[in-house]
Amino acid sequence: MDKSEKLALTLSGMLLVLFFGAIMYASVAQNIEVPTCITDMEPFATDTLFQTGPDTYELQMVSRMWAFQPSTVRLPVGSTVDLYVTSQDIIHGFKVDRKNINLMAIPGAINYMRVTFNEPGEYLYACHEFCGAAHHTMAGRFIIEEGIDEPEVEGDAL
Ligand SMILES: [Cu+2]
Repeated sequence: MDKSEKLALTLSGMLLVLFFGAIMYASVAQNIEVPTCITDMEPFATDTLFQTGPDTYELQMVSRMWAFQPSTVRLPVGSTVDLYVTSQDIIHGFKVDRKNINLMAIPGAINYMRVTFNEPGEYLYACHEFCGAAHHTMAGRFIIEEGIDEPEVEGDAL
C-alpha cells in the first residue's frame, strides 16, 4: 500500500470517529434529539378546526400521500383562518385557488399563513408539489356560505 493511501485511510478513519463523537456529544451531553413527527402531537392528532374569535378560526391542515386532512372545510362568509400546514410523510404543497396562499407542507415543520374569505363560494386547494403516483388526486375545498352557524370539517381521520 502506498504511503499516501495509508495517510488517506487514516485521515478518513479519524474523521469518521470525530463525526460519530460529535453526534454522540450532541445527543448525550447537549440532549439534542431528532425532530419527532409533528402530526402525532397536539393539535394535529386530534381536532383540526378551532374557533378563536367571533369570525376567526385556526385550522390544522395535514397532508399525506395522497390526501389533505381535512378534505372539506365549511365556514361562514367573513371568516379569517389561521392556517397551519404540515406533512405526515413527504414534501407536499398547499395552494388555495383565488387566494394568495401557497405553502409547502414539510414533514417536521409547520408553515403558517392567514387567509380571509369575504366572498361566498368554493375555494379549491390542491397539492402543487409532485409527490407521487396519485398526486393529481390530492385536493380539497373551502366552502364559504352565508348563514353557517356551526363550521365543520370533513375528511379522513389520521
Ligand atoms: Cu402532490
